[in-house]
Amino acid sequence: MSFEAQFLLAAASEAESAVQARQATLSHVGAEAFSSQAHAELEPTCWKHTELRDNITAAEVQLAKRCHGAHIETLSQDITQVGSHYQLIHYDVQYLDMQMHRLQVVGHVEKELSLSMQELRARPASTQAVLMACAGTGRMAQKKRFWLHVPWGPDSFGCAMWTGCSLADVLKEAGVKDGATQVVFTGADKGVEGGKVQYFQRSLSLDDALLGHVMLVYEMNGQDLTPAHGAPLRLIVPGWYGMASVKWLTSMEVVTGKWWGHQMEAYSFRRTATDPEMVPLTRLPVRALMAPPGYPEFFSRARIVAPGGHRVVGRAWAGAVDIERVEFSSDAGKTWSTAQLAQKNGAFGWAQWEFDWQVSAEGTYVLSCRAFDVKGRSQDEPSDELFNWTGMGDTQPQLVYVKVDKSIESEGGIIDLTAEQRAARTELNDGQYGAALDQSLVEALYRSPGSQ
Ligand SMILES: Nc1nc2c(c(=O)[nH]1)N[C@H]1C(S)=C(S)[C@@H](COP(=O)(O)O)O[C@H]1N2
Ligand SMILES: [Mo]
Repeated sequence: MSFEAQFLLAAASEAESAVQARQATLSHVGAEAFSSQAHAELEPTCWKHTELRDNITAAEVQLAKRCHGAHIETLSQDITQVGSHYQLIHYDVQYLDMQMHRLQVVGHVEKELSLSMQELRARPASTQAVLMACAGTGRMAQKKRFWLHVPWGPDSFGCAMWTGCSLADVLKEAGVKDGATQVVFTGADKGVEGGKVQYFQRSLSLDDALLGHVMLVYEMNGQDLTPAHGAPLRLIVPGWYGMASVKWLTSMEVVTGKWWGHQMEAYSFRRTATDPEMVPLTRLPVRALMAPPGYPEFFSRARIVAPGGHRVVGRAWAGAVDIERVEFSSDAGKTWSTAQLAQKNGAFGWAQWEFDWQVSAEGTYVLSCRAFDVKGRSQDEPSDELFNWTGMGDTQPQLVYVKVDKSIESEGGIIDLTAEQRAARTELNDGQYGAALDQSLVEALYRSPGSQ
């Protein structure tokens, strides 16, 4: 069977697995199952969380710059450019020599392989649009914030065209022996995490690795991978959170028994630091985002639009599952209208949506959007109580703070956003310049950076 045919077949089974993944998440850390209040009772001395919005540490800022989000306006485009695609780098970017690099296929196989990049590039290849998102996406939208990690808004996303060969085909060539259970993927990057020295390592079950959709990738958007995106070779696990897509791939070891490394534990939904029932993050849930309309103010990121009609454009995804509908709100989610929805750009890609927003009265509006998939999955309802220990997998709807002001139409027009800027600091939101911003407006502006 061709790589492309395998890929589509795998997507159908991944759609079912995605439904199970969401159910497992909701039943462990969903709003009905667990709350930030329940966490406070279980771990009263936990020092890794805060409910403040203006105590971002210098370390968080530095992590956010190194591991930057996508530019939110790229949601108007079908493909995310290399420089606008989010990045997540646990340790250091690796500089590997494409001529010398080899992928080792070892362990419980008939024939160990050592493949050069030339050999990998000579194999049957496919190019696929794949939506990626980091597991920590939307973390900052959770009121009780985990501050020992990258402070993601909803902006850890990208949909690039990835080119590579089939992981399943390479494993079949090596000949997996009976009794094998998992494949362990190791990156060239080394660091310290959880108090332990390690290489970045993740495993997939043998079933997942052989399904046919997982790619050994060497090109992104038609160009060789850049070092920050894993050159010369990385895994892409379509439809999964990004951590599964190991960069700077040096070896794949087929193992027997249960392998569980640090990156498996780190990327799990937990109630507490040492939750014995933790649920691994795997397939993506459903999510919609919009490219904020109008024009931004440089510092507060408040958006300004003129009174009239605005075509709001965004994208929605659900891993392998198709999108059923997208809804748009201009009153912070009190009322919703259905948007126009196009087809996905690939089995694991995303779909464009559009909504004609008519607004005549000047004033402040909070725009929002949410998606539903054909398997009945939906996004989290906004809640101050949503909590999981490392703030993973949030899907609370994006909020976009918009001022409707006709002055935006004339260059040199005066628009005073001092109140919006001051509101970033709790103690300055005192009404000295204009009115003090209502708490719900402050939340829309500053709870989830990267939204606008
Ligand atoms: N070797 C290695 N692979 C890695 C990582 C890493 O730090 N080292 N980060 C992972 C995480 S958490 C994510 S979200 C994606 C990010 O891929 P990108 O930077 O190309 O967007 O890579 C994954 N693969
Ligand atoms: Mo990630």
